[in-house]
Amino acid sequence: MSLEQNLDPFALADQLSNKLLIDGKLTPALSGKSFPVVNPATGAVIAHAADGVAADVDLAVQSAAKAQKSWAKLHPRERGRLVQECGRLLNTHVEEIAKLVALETGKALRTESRVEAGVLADVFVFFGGLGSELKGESVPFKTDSITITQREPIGVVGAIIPWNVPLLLMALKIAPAMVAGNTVVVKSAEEAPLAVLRVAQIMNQVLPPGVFNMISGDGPGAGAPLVSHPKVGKVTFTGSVETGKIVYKTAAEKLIPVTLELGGKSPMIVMADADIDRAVAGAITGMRFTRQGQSCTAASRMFVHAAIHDEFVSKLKAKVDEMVMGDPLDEKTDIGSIISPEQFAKVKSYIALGEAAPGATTLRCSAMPTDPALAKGLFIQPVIFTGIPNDHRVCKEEIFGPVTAVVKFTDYEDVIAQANDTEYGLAASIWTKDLKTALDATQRLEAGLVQVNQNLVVQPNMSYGGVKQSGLGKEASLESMLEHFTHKKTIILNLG
Ligand code: TXE
Repeated sequence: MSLEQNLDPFALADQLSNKLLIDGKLTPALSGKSFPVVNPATGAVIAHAADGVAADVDLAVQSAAKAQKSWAKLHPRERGRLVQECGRLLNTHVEEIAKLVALETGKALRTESRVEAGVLADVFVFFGGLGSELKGESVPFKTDSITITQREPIGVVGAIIPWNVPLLLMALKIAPAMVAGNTVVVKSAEEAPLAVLRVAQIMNQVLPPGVFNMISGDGPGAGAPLVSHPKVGKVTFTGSVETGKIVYKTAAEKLIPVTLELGGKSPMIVMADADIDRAVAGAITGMRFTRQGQSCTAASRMFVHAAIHDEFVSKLKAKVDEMVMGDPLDEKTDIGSIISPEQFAKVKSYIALGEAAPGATTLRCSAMPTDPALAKGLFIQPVIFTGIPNDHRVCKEEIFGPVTAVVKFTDYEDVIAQANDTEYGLAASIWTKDLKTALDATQRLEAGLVQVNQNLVVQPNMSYGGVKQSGLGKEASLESMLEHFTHKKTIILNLG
């Protein structure tokens, strides 16, 4: 298949049909079976992904294990150089990757997909520069001995990724893993196997065969055998809490380390003295309406002080109303479609629950697309609920759709308690002009990421990950590479 940039996502999707990437080669699943990949904005089948199962996973892991021996022997800076080279090559394919991911996920090209494809290269360039940071320590022991530690790769890393931000979440896993000297087998999400496969194909032009393998297939059929494979020494997973726990249990049987990035129900607290327009703009970014709310950090609980509640709600509705819902590939579109019929039904059921809540007001924003070509698309108008208490299921459970609840408050102590009254702890934000309040909230909000007067910034050099049910371990940053993709060996040289 040509590696020239292919700007026709339909043709590219077709070319990527029925392929896994194992040992540097595109290959069909051993069974020859496949499953349909659907454009959620139209309901049309755009490709058939190879249906990998345990035997395919085994081939990929064996290839990764073989490649790891020589990959680990390369100087870390040389591994970093190759990973950076991947980033540079990906940079020349941003537009085709963006179109492909827009097509398979329903995320609008201009507001989401192009942004995601654009930052992909940054992640590889950032981690590629960290090869020299794989340093150990000198540890005081006896005067006639030298004791040092060194960072060693774990071996083969299994990475299981979701469909909502497949490119970025994959990059944050595999870039540090590879620079640290591991090789990887990625299991893509059933709904979004194509763009990540194209990325794997491009990167395999640079990397030695077996360093980066890609399997598509379903969770039990391909994900589970990857986690349980005896030669996989580390698993890094992003997805639901339920599946995260299954992955964790299997890994526990093998006693291997796991990183889990799971769900969220992130609070956004808007104090009476906040800059309302800025908070409204932040609410739109934080809620990720442009991603149809399909974001683990989505600011899906907005606590707004009673003094500004009504103004905030009407301004938020007006701004979301301005957003254009439609064909993800159209440059005019801000909001695309929900990923799958299952997620569509889940989101709709939460909207029905919210509507039935006593005292609830439902504000539907933006207009449904009118293009007949999108008649079978999975579009949902963004919903803002008011009048729903924080202990209602709509405020407790992850909806993963364009649905937010604005909860009125008057007392600061009470709102901090409400914000923390959740099983999740991924992100939180506070909006205020008062530095003392801001600082106090940063100390007391229970989340892996707390922001003041802004929402949702994930950078390759900032640690990212949740507390409570939102996960275990951190992604991004030097720390993720050192702590989660190496083990520390202590070496004592007795010179006495
Ligand atoms: O997740 P799953 P789904 C949340 C969100 C969403 C819900 C369900 O609330 O509504 O999860 O989404 C693989 N062993 N998030 O069904 O099942 C699966 O094939 C190994 C939040 O998509 O967790 C896919 O590759 N792997 C989240 C990946 O796990 C298994 C992003 C995620 O799928 C497996 C996505 C198994 N037994 C959903 N079963 C976030 N944190 O951003 C499934 N998989």
